[in-house]
Amino acid sequence: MAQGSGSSARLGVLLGILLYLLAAKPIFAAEYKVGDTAGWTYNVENWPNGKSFKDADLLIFNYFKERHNVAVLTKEGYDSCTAPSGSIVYQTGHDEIRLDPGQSYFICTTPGHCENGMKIAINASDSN
Ligand code: CU1
Repeated sequence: MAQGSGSSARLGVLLGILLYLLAAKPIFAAEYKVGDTAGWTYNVENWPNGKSFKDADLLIFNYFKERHNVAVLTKEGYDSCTAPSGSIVYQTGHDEIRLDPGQSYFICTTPGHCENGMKIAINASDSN
């Protein structure tokens, strides 16, 4: 008896999780490998051209973590290739970053890399 009610409670929890997953918008989001097969590297600056990014789309940055990183910053930081102190910097070599609506800017902060095109600006539309 106790076992029976326990498993129906577990079923309820599983059903709740399933409904949550179905309702969550990332299910409908696209995934992009930044730089395609080359990954996050030099001259990736034009990679976003012609793509239609949306709110909650996932950017996947693959790179050599010994050489590169991914800093999230403002347009000013993007244009000047300078990450202000306190910037969020990813450095695992495989970073998944979900887009917010509007403009997002990413650079590699290793000296000279951003200047060599290791930077992207993304405009994500509001999908709602
Ligand atoms: Cu780099």
